[in-house]
Amino acid sequence: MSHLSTTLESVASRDPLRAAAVDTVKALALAVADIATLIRWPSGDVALGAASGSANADGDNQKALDVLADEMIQNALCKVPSVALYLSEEQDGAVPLHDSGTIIVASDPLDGSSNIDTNVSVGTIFSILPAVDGALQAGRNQIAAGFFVYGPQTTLLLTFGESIMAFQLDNDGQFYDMDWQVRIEPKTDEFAINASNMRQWQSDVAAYIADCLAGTNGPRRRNFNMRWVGSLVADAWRIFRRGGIFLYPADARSGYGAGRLRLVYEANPVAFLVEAAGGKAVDGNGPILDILPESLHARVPFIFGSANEVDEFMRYRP
Ligand code: AFP
Repeated sequence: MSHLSTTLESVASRDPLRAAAVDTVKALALAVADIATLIRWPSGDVALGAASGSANADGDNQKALDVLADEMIQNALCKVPSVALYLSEEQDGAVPLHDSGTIIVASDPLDGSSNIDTNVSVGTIFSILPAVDGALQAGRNQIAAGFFVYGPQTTLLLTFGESIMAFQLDNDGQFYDMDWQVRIEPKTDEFAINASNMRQWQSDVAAYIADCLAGTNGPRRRNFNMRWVGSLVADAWRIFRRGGIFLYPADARSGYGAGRLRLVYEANPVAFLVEAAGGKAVDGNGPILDILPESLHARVPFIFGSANEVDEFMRYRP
């Protein structure tokens, strides 16, 4: 299997921004290897899933590992001169790193942290943007994006906008190419949604899910399966592997008028990967990647996955 650096050599040669993004991915990979070790073999004095006693900009209670992962990612990016700004889901504002930097890195350092205590896969999500356009720019501007999954294997899905590359961490602490031609199946019989929010859904979401649940007796004329991990990176990895549609829509709960997921740190990087793999990613009105963020921590309804099924969902929209 080819080492991460070898696979990325051809990308780095294309242009200086891509070369800067390659350096960033290499630095993140080293930090992630350390985070993976910490998760797999936590040292006795750090309860990773314990509350840190602080909250992030969204008011989410931060786990010890949220704070630790954020520090490790920021320290890794400090070693990459090209990184001008670090935008973290765990920090209120943009963190200046290098005045002469040419790229911005946005990250959810530890996605799914409420699952740490339950031994469920969690991840690190990142988005790399040109610094010249500032912190608030549409996701279509991304130079590169990806996410790591700390699961039974520690893996990375990465794109520079064309194809997707997949890597797996080996026991030497290095990432190697999985030689997986990543494409999302256009058709699916599997949806992912937190069904406990059913009474809060808007009518179009409720109608779409009801028709899936009606199976062969309903208008879809086939049966559907449901999966919901509650960790975006785990649900997303499954969809890249076998297709599916993921829905975190807006709902009637206070604070969920634009859903739960963050545009800059979660939806944009995942949407960049999804479109590169032939899938679709929308907010219910149009492509996620065309949305201009109104603020760093803006939330967005997020529906993504198999292209035919996202199109089918959009037919229910008023
Ligand atoms: P945490 O990081 O607080 O665990 O949230 C994870 C997440 O942002 C995303 O990874 C999941 O898809 C989503 O929340 C799950 O949300 P619900 O807990 O409302 O189902």
